[in-house]
Amino acid sequence: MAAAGRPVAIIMGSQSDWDTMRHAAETLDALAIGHEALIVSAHRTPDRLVAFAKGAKAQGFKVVIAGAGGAAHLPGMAASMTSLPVLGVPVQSKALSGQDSLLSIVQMPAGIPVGTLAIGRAGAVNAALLAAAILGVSDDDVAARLDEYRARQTASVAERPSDEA
Ligand code: RP5
Repeated sequence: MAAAGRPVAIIMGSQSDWDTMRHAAETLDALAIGHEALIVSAHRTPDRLVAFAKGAKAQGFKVVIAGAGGAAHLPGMAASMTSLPVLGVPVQSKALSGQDSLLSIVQMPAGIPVGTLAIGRAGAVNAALLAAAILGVSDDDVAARLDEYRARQTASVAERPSDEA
């Protein structure tokens, strides 16, 4: 499944998370970083989670982005079974607007870290950018593309607000 050209795994607890997690995929695409998106539920497909997390490193993944909502155990459980960096994205839940997802993901016990991002789209985009920064430590091409991305973003910010925007 994963090859050297696909260093980032994007896992999510449900199809319903894709509307959020697609922003991580799109951001990685903008940086020309290969990725694989998979539905892996901590609760509904626990065996799939174990197989994925235990095999992720051997499959060539370097970073795992894990998005989940509600009782969001996926990032923490994945982190418990791999030494790869795991970046958690709290998906905005209907019942509690993602506060439940955020607290489920961020409050890991000492010993098993999950790098937790913001709720929703901002978290998904930033997870991809953080994954790029991690990969960029040992890949100068990725680091250069991330610098270019940020430079383009800076250049796109107008000095004054417009009534047209
Ligand atoms: C979690 O439950 C998923 O990550 C998702 O955010 C949430 C709701 O899932 P669905 O009922 O929409 O499949 O496991």
